[in-house]
Amino acid sequence: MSDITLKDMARKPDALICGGRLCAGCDETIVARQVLKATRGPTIVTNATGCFEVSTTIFPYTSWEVPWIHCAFENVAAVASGIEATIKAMQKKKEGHLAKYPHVDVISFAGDGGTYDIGFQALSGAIERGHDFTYVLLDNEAYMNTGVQRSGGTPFGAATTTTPAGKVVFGKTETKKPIDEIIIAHGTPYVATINSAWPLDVIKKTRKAIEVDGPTFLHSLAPCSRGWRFPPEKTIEISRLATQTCVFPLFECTQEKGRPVYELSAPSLAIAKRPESKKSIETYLEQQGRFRHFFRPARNEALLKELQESIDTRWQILCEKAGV
Ligand SMILES: Cc1ncc(C[n+]2csc(CCOP(=O)(O)OP(=O)(O)O)c2C)c(N)n1
Ligand code: SF4
Ligand SMILES: [Mg+2]
Repeated sequence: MSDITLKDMARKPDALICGGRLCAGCDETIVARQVLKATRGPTIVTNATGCFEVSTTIFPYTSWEVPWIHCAFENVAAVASGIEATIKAMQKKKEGHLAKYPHVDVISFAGDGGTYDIGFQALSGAIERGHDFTYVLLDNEAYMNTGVQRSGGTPFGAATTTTPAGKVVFGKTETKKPIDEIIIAHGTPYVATINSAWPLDVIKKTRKAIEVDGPTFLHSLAPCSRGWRFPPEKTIEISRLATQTCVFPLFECTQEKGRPVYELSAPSLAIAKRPESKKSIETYLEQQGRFRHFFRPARNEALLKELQESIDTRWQILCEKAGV
């Protein structure tokens, strides 16, 4: 990391200011403000359709203090690629006002619907082409802006409007798509998970990501009081529990740019924050209405066991990969 300290970055003015109309306690703006503290100077943001986009730019207002562009669901990474390529061309030709800056940071924000599902093709292509940008996944684990439909990022067992828990099914019957592993498998030089409950960790990892010359991916869990059904003041508590229970482990993975695909099984993976004592998933689940059927009308031991086992297995694999 360059000479700038974490404290300096944390003190920087917000690039995303007040006036947005997200629900009270929404994590999306909390983590986005932390991410934006880590930028180096001129910054351009591309933003896919979703809660974050519609709520921060209700015409004729905007909460953005940096250049920002709303993209379609499908193409947030493609738009970022075009911007990055244009800046590079300007710098090469020494033309245009952006040519004078050593860096222009390009950051994309997209939800889980826009990342796991609809925008995946553009993201995969942009990473494969090696564009120098940072992609931030705001993962609230469903299509929230259109009424809580399930996505590839919705966890096993969660109730959504398209996977309602009832007599026929118990919520989502499929598991969450392993997006981090998929992005790592692209040979992405830097991939990390971030959690707004640890703001300095978010800023530090974002700065690392931005300073990498190539595509980088930050996966943020973004608790949503509306869709997860918890009181808005509990956002950070629930976010923290997600990591303490290993439901959402914090790790970072670095690999050399351009490393041949056959070597990818050995990226350098580090567990960024190991829970002092791993809590049981119940402490996380029981606070959220979307998992209420795990406990009522009666405790569903089979469901709890299946979920705990899958969390334990993933955590174990992660620890092995990180050599812990
Ligand atoms: C191609 C396309 N399909 C559907 C929609 C409708 N739509 C707008 S926002 C949204 C949900 C976004 O979900 P996600 O990406 O997870 O972001 P969130 O709102 O949850 O933050 C949907 C389905 C759209 N705008 N474009
Ligand atoms: S529905 Fe969820 S993600 Fe959307 S603004 Fe409200 S809390 Fe945030
Ligand atoms: Mg979502």
